[in-house]
Order: sequence, then structure tokens, then C-alpha cells
Amino acid sequence: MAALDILIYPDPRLRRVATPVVAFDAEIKRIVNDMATTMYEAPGIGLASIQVGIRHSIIVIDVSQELQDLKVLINPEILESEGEQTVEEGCLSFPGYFARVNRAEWIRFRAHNEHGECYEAEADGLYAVCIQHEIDHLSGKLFTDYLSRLKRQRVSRQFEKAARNRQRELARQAG
Ligand code: K1U
Ligand code: ZN
Repeated sequence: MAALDILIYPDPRLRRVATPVVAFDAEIKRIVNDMATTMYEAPGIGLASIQVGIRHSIIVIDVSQELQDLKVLINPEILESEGEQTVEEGCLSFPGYFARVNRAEWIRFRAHNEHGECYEAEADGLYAVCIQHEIDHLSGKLFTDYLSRLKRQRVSRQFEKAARNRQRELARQAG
């Protein structure tokens, strides 16, 4: 199982829209395993395929204390939602940045597991927040899109500057 590189904002691939998985084959199982390894190693409580440059619609989540309750959501869709909650969110594509975002408190969703079996389930609290955050990634939406224009500009500029500095450092090292 290999850890994958996580795309960092402003990488334009974070704005891609995922395509549904149609064949639940060995490649999908390998991607799920690699994404789980990447999420646990980061560490994070969720990861969407778009964040590792993969177009298939796949999410992995583990919000348990023991980190032994991996959830796999392939082609996920939210069927119903209720209530509101505001939680401080992080994002592995915005390392070190956190912001409060309003989300539904409770959701019912449908997804497939890595074996291709379709299931429906409910989620609330942090699990519901994480599913909504990851489903957003699958349509190219980022948690900073919910912020005020001023906050969004600030965080965008901060990460754009960091990306330029990384590029400069790479160019310097290359001679
Ligand atoms: O999608 C991602 O970038 C992963 C993200 C998921 C998430 C976190 C919090 C609220 C909503 C969605 C993360 O996992 S950020 C890292 C993080 O939250 C964390 C890391 C280590 C221990 C506990 C939490
Ligand atoms: Zn994220």
C-alpha cells in the first residue's frame, strides 16, 4: 500500500469534478487502500480522490478515536439533510489552515463500498461534517469557498505565495 501525494491549494486539479466508478475491480481496491494509507499517514480524518489527483469518485473517512473504523464511500450522494452545525474544519490541501463552516447536522446518504455493494446510512456530528466536506471535494468545491470574500482572498494569497516560494526553492535546488 503506497502513500500518495496530496495536492496543495492552489493546484488547479483540486477544481476537477470526479466521475462515477463503473467497474469495481482490483484497481479500485488498490486506490481505496492507497487513499486510506495516505489519510492515516497525513494524518487526517478524511480524504477525497480529487485531492490525490484521481478522477474516480472515492472517499475514505475514519473519525474514530482508535483509527480502526475505515469508511469507504464510492459514488456518494446525500439523500436528505437536517439541522445546522458549525465546526472548525481543516483540509489536507490547506495545511495548517482552519476555518469555521456551517454544515447540516444530520444527513442520510447512499454510496457503494469497495466491493461494489450499494448501501444507505445516516451520519451526524463530525462524521456528517466530514462527509459533506469530502463530497464537496468530488465536485471541485473547497471549504474556503464558504468564507467571506475577504477571508477567502487572504487565505488564497497566503497559499499562492507559499506555492511560489516552493517553486523558487525547487528551481534553486535544480541549479
Ligand atoms: O478533506 C480533507 O482535506 C481532510 C480533512 C477532513 C476534515 C477535517 C475536519 C473537518 C472536516 C473535514 C482533515 O482530515 S484535516 C486534518 C484533521 O482534521 C485532523 C488531523 C489529525 C487528527 C485529527 C484531525
Ligand atoms: Zn479537504
